[in-house]
Amino acid sequence: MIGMTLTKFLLEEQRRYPGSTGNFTSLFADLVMAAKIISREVNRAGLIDILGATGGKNTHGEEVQKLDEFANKTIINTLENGGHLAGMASEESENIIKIDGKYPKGNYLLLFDPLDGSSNIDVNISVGTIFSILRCEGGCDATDKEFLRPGVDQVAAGYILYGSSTMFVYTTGHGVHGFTLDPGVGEFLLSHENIKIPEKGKIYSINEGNSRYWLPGTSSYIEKVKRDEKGFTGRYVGSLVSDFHRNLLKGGIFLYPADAKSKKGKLRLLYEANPLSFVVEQAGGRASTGDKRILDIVPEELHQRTPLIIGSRDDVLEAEGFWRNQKV
Ligand code: P6P
Repeated sequence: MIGMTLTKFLLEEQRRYPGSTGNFTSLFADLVMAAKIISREVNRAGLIDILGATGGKNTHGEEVQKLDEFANKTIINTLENGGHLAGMASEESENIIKIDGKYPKGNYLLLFDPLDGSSNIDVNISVGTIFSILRCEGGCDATDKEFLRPGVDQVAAGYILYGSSTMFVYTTGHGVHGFTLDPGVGEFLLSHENIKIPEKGKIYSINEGNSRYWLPGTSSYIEKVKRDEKGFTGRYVGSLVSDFHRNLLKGGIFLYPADAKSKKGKLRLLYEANPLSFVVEQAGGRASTGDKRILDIVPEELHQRTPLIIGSRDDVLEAEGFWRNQKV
């Protein structure tokens, strides 16, 4: 028995909505294909000349790793001609990516970070693709405005984690489901149905190297966590998808807060914080800036950064209490 494949699971989910056209399912199938192609390259990166930087810089002046470019191009090339998208936005592209006039336009917008954590590629640490999908009625003329919508408008979101195994985790607003790639079969098989994050965890993830920049609320919360008789464990991979995924399954809290160095936080709202916040809320967790629910933020620019405190509901609530009561 091959087990429940992601494609079959999506078709079954689609059947629950008689009026559905199947476009969304087909869009997802294209995304799954892109994930398989990227997974193959990530897992053999050491064997072919794809390691190392291109020497190029992305829109944020960060050195671009070749695998970043490969993942970005793979997603764009695999999805642009499917007829389901009106436009795309990528961390690797300054401006929105219009659908070439030779292809039919669809009713969805895809926003993505093609390979988050790419600085870890050359040292064989897990990396991930993060994606967010918005509806765009009538094949809208994808303009910035169409992309600058709050996270509550997402119709789907998730990530692919290229780790010890490749996992595809997503939500469409009906729970969170995880699939593990069987390379031998070339299929993502259902391995984690209806994921729920523990209400409280024992893991905290933060870059302690930034502690000199922390605002009082962060310092006092981390101090409290370190003294907690539950005995918290510190875990920080430095790859957002890895840190998030571990906490999702085991419980815990990830913090990349605003601080004296990153006044607006470091992580990107539209294609990092929003998709992971949709996933975590669907799994029973919580995600905020410390002051505000991530999914309620109305974006002002495509690559906008945001503080991100995300994970087990009770842990995030507690961290918010320290943040709100801090004397700055
Ligand atoms: P720092 C990777 O570059 C990334 O965007 C996320 O994957 C990760 O969580 C974060 O930055 C790590 O940032 O400043 O702790 O190295």
